[in-house]
Amino acid sequence: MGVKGWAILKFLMFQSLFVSQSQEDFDFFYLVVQWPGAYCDTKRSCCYPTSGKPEADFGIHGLWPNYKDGSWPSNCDPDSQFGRSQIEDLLSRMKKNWPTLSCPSNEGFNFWEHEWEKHGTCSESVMDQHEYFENALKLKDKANLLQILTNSGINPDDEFYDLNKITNAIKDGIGFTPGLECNKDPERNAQLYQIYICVDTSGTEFIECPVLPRGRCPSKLQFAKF
Ligand code: U2P
Repeated sequence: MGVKGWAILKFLMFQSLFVSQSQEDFDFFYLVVQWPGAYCDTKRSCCYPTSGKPEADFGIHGLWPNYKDGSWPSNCDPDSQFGRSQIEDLLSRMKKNWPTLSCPSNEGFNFWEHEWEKHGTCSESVMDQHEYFENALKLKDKANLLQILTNSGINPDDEFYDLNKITNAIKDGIGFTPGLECNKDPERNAQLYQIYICVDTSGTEFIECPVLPRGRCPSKLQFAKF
């Protein structure tokens, strides 16, 4: 091989090194939001955050990297610890849109730390910690799910709604089919608990889900008051 050939080979080797480092190691994200009324009805108890009762709106549960086969990576980088200082500028939006409901009552940092360590660290090839939380907040705003549902006459009023009606309202609103997850309240009523929306590997655009979660929803489900 001549000098030119070596130069080309070296260039290609360098490039492939770079590409393999920046490639994502997951296929898509789920943006998962939860209905606080269902969380509080179905978990043995819920506790409002120290800042008070959250708004009657969907709250973020997490932004979860996933594989097309339905499995997912978790806890990918024990060396990347959650840093409060990294999301200082997002705090008011975090408290409003990503409220904790677990007991005992707390500010939310435990919840956010858990989501970062379990899921966020698996998307570090694409976004840093600040971007991870900010992307989730932006996606939640963009989806505007409660508005979509109420515009279609689906309100959190303890009434029962058709699974298909809820799914289609969201599909019409954001352009993509969501996954719905139900839980049972103490009277065994199935309630709308979580909504899954699929997001591309950049963490910014909604996409059609490569695989939908198994959500255990019957054909009629309750949209609980909160
Ligand atoms: O479903 C129970 C918990 O498993 C985790 N989960 C579920 C589906 C999925 O696609 N990815 C995933 O991580 C969630 O764990 P958490 O983030 O709450 O610890 C989910 O709550």
